[in-house]
Amino acid sequence: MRLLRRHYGPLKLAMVGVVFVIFVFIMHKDVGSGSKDDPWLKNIVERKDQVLDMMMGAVNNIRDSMPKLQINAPMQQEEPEQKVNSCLPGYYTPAELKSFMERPPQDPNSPGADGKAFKKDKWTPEETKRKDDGFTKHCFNAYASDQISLHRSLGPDSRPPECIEQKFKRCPPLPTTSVIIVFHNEAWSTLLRTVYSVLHTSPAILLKEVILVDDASVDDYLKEELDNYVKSLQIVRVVRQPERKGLITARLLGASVATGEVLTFLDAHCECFHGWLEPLLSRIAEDHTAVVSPDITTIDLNSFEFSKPVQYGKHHSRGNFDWSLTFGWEAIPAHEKERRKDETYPIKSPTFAGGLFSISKAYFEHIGSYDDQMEIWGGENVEMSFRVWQCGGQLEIIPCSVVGHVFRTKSPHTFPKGTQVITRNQVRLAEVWMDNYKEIYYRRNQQAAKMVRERNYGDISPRLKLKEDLKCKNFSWYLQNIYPEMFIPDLSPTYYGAIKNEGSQSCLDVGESNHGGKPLIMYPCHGMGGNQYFEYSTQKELRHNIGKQLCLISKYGPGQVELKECQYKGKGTSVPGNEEWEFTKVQYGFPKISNSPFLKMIQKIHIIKITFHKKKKINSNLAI
Ligand SMILES: [Mn+2]
Repeated sequence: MRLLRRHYGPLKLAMVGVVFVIFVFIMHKDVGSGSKDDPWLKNIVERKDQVLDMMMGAVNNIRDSMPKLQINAPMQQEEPEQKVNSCLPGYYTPAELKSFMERPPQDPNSPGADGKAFKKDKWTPEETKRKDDGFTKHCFNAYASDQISLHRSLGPDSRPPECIEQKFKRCPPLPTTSVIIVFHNEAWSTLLRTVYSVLHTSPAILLKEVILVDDASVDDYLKEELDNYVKSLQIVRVVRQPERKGLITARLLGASVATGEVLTFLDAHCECFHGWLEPLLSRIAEDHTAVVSPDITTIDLNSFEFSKPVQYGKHHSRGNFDWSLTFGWEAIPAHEKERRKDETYPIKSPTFAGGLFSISKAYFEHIGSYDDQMEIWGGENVEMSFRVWQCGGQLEIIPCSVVGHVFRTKSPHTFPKGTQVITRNQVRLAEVWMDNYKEIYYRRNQQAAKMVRERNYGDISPRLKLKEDLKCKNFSWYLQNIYPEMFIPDLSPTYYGAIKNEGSQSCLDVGESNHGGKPLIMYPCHGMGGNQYFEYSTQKELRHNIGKQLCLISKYGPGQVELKECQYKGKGTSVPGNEEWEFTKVQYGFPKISNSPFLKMIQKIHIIKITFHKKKKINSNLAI
């Protein structure tokens, strides 16, 4: 009815106008006549009543529609019925999904052609210097990137057949997107190759614009030269953040000027594979609460080789987090593998890397975009992950969408306010989204715990209000339903803190990047948690469980204790004897050997005092 009314609106208004003139004429006649017995007049009067009914109907009709048109017009544009009416049945044809810009013919023998590695045998001293400078500045081989075509193709489409053959329904139509790329002192060739890669692979009908957001770069080539260059690319524009404020604010700036229905965020050193965009947009067309990431593949930081997708048997990863609130990747669990019938199915992911993803612009705003008081970088992806799931959205990886990214081993950028901004961002997210579970994080990060004690993390009330307004679920729900595989350490462990050797005044330390297997070391106590954090669990294990759940284990024989993955993983598992530690309360000298079987087998016994942060300090010794 509403559709008909809208469609015939002008005609109806004209009819109403004509009827109104007739009505006025009849009224005039009616008032002017003395007798109602006149059959002609009677007829007229009857007709007048009919006309009056019609009139009232029409007036009501106008009354009904006029204010709506004035007040609710933008809302009505979003009504799905209109979309249903405006799209054709069937599937988009390849011609309809033609890319915005055709890739110029590529020389198959040029450096890095078809996604191959850049190779060079002979280097002049000058070239070597340029290469080294590139590494210093960008932490990747910018020299190699500079030699590779900005338009390089990535060879034939090597995705699984079901991805290549995937068709996209015209109804509801695929939404348009704005691609937002934030950069800070990016190399010219990687930035422009990212842009061209988008233009060469994105369907013209879907790509509304490419927005480059400059987070206060200092290089000259990224100023006027860039502005002038992108003018020829029509739909590419640069917006600038004059002061360095970081990724979060830069993205919000990009989003604020975007006009597409979907926001697609990319990093500034990416290359998009065949058909990367349609599967992302199609998933959002299907479910507007889906926040979707492509399958992110590696562009080698030395050779710029693009790791192409394989047709069969790819082992996918999904995003996770640990109790230091660091993002990580893990294999997808069996139940999620079973749910997916083929590669066109999305992978549900507890968290996302947050660098490359698409989200409906309306949903992005609805769900609270970003915490705009977070600074620079770090933690925003975990914050958004918890928020999206807890507030009713979906976080997914779409394997048919493949985008390459230059993964660096370290960041070339400085943190204007030091790395404590990351901790501050993490405290903000923990305070808002993690309920009591935030204590698990605070125990592992003393800098965070201090920030909380001093209430030194800014105002979070707008975020708490958002959480309430959106009626978001709690963290316990998230853990149970979205990430049931996550091991939840004791909410109140028996003891926790550092394990200190009273004699040497040093602390037991797992050393750098010890994910189990490496020997432990004694190191000056720093009191920051981190590598010196241990928990004496209610199961009597000694867990170093910031990232992985690692336990101190004794070999059943002479030698030092080791750090390995804990055998106890919750329901259905138990603590083996050599992971169970007896807590002996001996102050000095050698501890009493307990009856625990493994302790007897240790020949070298270190006397270690545990300094606990819980309640009061307990001067007790533990033998390891
Ligand atoms: Mn990056």
